[in-house]
Amino acid sequence: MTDTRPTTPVVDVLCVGAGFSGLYAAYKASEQGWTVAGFETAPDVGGTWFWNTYPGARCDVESVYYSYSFSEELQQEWTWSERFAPQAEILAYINHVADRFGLRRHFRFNTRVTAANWLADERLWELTLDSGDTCRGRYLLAGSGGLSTPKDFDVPGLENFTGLKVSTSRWTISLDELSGKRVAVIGTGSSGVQCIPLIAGVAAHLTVFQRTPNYVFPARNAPLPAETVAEIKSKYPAIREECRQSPGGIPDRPVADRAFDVSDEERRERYERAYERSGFLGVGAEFADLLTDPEANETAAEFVRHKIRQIVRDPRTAALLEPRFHPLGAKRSCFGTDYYETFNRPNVSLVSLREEPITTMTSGSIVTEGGSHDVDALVLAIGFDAFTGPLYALNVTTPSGRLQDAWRDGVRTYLGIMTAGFPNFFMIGGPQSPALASNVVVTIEQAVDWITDLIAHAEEEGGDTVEATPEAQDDWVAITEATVDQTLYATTDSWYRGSNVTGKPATFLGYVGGVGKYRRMCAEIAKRGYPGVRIGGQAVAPRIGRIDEEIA
Ligand code: FAD
Ligand code: N01
Repeated sequence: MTDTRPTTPVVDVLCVGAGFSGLYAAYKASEQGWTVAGFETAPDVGGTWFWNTYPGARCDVESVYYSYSFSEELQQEWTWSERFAPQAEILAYINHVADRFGLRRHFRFNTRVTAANWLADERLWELTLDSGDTCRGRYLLAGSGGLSTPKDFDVPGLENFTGLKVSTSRWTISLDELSGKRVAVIGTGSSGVQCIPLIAGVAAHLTVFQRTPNYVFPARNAPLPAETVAEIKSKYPAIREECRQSPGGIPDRPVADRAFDVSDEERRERYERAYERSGFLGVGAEFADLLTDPEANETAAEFVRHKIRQIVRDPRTAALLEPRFHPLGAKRSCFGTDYYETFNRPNVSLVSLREEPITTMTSGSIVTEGGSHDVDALVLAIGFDAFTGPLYALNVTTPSGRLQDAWRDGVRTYLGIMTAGFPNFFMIGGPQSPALASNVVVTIEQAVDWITDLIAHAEEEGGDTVEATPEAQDDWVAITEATVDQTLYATTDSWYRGSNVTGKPATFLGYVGGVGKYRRMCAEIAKRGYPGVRIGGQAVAPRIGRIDEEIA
């Protein structure tokens, strides 16, 4: 790609973020011979795995799948130590990738992008950095993450608390600093579930503040036997292809029968085996209708509640832990180690915020409608302003307006990758892509490959702008909504729908038809010459229609 216009210096590709997305984007772009300028707020690479260093942080998609597939050499030389690698190992892996492929040189670290402006006359993006510097480029790739903007604590009184305060998503202390203290953890999603047992192990007393009990499965993490690793490595290309064509980005375990096709006894036995297996193909995936039929789902939900009653000795605590407010799997299930067992410890107590909401905090206590809880340290595990949080912080603006204005009534994208009115702007693992409900690395690699193919195609065509048509965007939004409306995800409040953040418009933030089907649709769109994309102002066709009904 040669830039012949007078405004210099200009890079081909601007890239935000140095996590899995930004690093792979930088790799692919430089492989194409394009110049890259990347920016990362953190002092180093890693993204999620740089920031989320709380005790117990680890992946819950098996590491042998939750890793890059683009280099056979890389996947042969790296050996994962555990089924679900801890944060430090994943961060070491990402550092290894950055070093091995020389990717650090593309990034400026400790540098936040504060604004992205489309200069329509010059057909360039101009980034403003927190240093005040600017940088221009032809294409802007946002690898800013789906879960990278911590959610604000939306209860008054936090500012009164003068004890130790830390959030899981910006962990800054050692576990030892909680030793012997009265600790509170607010939040029982995946982050809370992972750190609670470890904090309980050192705290004088731990009080867990739970608003919505979730379904927590034993992760069954374990060291990876050398023979398993060898076997996977011997078949890695085939395994990766299976992941790419699967629903969730992990090797599938297809089931066709429904929960009520079998006897009560057989159903229970199958749930038991699935509970032992754990992982995303565990209990929640044991029958084909668990995410579509509430009554079928209830059989699995009740199985989990029964487990909780068996594990947790105090009946009142067990009852509070039983998930009853949403179907199993309709918000992200959690995987923990000794999570329910932790509530049998004498130094752990549970407060249900549904029974006694927090009213305020004082310098040393959390005050609920039920009373006051004295604590020395407060851990917030309250989640993220998912997808739109990091994108809006970029202040992506064209002469027609800002991204947050275009999406005021809800997110609207084409394939979760582009959005009409924002030329040459691409999101990696964006809202309405499969990132929400998949092995995200699979989604990231697919998105970056598709984006770089599209840019290369546009270059060949001689078009210097690439933009989604509003019609194709309408089609994609219709597809994502029709897909989710067939499932129980549609009925449940969580970060999946933006309902965890006050005032955020409710849009389901993912495509849940599966990474395999999504990949096939994207490939078909490319094969047809990119309908729905204006290249240099021209589109082969403005719409994609219900392409999901054409593609198996
Ligand atoms: P991120 O890793 O979030 O990286 C984005 C980067 O962009 C960040 O470093 C951020 O600092 C930077 N950035 C953002 N805005 C700006 C800006 N304005 N200027 C400069 N830099 C900016 N997914 C799975 O599939 N399996 C798992 O097991 C799994 N476990 C997870 C565990 C935790 C604790 C969390 C929080 C998420 C987990 N995820 C998991 C999702 C995870 O976020 C993705 O798998 C993946 O790491 C996303 O990579 P990314 O590069 O797209 O985004
Ligand atoms: O965040 P969450 P998370 N007062 O939004 C509660 C990935 N991840 O960081 O459910 C009191 O899931 C909130 O209650 P409620 C994974 O994709 C993966 O834990 O809204 N409580 C909930 O209990 C995951 O889904 C891993 O009623 C408040 C909790 O805080 C995503 O990241 C590990 C509150 C937030 O749960 C987010 O997980 C970690 C308030 N004001 C993260 N506000 C793995 O295991 C919120 N809550 C791989």
